[in-house]
Amino acid sequence: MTNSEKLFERAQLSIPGGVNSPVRAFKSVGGTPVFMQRAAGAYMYDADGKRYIDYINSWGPMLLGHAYEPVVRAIQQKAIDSTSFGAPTELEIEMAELIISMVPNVDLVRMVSSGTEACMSALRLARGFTGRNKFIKFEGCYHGHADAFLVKAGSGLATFNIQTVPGVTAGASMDTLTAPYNDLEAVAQLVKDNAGEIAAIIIEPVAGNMGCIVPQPGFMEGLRAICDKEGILLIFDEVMTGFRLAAGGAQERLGIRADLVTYGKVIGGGMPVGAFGGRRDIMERIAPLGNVYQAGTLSGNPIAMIAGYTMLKTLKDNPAIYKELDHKTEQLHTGLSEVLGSTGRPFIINRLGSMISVHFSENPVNNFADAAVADNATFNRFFHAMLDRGIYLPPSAYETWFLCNALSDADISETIKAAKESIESL
Ligand code: KE4
Repeated sequence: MTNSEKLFERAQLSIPGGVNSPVRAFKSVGGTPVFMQRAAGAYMYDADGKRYIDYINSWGPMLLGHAYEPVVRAIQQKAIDSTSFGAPTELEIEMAELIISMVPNVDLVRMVSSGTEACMSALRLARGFTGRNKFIKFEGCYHGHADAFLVKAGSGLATFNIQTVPGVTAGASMDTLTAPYNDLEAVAQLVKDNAGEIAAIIIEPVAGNMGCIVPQPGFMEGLRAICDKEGILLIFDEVMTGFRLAAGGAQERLGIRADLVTYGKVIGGGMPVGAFGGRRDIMERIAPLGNVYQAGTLSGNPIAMIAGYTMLKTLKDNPAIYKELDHKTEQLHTGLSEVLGSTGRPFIINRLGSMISVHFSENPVNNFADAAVADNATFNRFFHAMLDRGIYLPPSAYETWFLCNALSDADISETIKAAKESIESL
């Protein structure tokens, strides 16, 4: 038995499914999840000492690679002065000012401890601000595990084909309306059928929880126009795209302004951090200024703040990082396109910036339904063939791959070589 197998057996005695988040369990791809021991740069090392080139990067946060020295040093230094106060600190102001200086349309920002909290709070705020209850989300998008969002959601729910979640009451989900991604007509119909009742449209501006799904031309612009016309708030869930697609995230990359934006992942540099922010007139409704209550014991925690601040400051001061990251992803895209076609098996690669995914489908993948009918059994076999060759992909066809800027040309060439061998071995 490998050490991962031994650890997985032991983990299941004390943790549900042996993992603290379902997507890590390899449940859809099969096999034993790899227990990691350490990581540095673009590599992770498992409990048996095997090295992997990492294309998950903690599901997004490790944009600069693992154990990024300035972040590690900042955490070590800050921890000496206590790990939490539960009182306001100057560092929280510096973090808020830095975020506001980097992203468009955010006048005020509130820190929380996860993307789930950020999206949950943004939805409550939109409902409180508009006085309306309903909201629109898109099939296959995932906005964390707050009850109202667990309707036709992506990520682990798609991976495990969980259609309805026990414990999510009708009351909690009755105001959740859904439409296919990239389907503006379906949105317009929902808005017509629920006139005056919709508080918000929340969307992953580039979707990453059904594989990477790119907005079609005109889709985001259409959502913005509908929201402007109907007094609906447009919420960009940028937990994945924020500070990854550009310093200003998808708002900058796509040139679309949102009314509220949520963040997570990169914003914490690997520590538990989320945030939501937006127009002043909306954010001022958040307690203690307004009555839309939202709180968190460890929100703005100094260790999380210094990690996130160091990460974001590095990105702000080195904008070339985004060009480098895009270039690396383009190299990977080109290489995969060349080798995956070698066996005549149909495949599609979706990409925007450093978000990329492979779908074994002969048709375009522009929404969840397209992703669901792809040959995901082949993806699962491809996943293991790549894992055997030391390439660590997300263990599901319903996840986007995340690149880090520590990847070298050699790493990318090794990945492409492994992909060629893998596809030929299926
Ligand atoms: P967290 O609560 O996991 O920090 O963030 C929830 C969330 C919100 N919005 C988007 C667009 C997200 O992608 C996520 C979380 N993403 C998943 C990966 N698909 C996290 C991995 C996991 O669940 O373990």
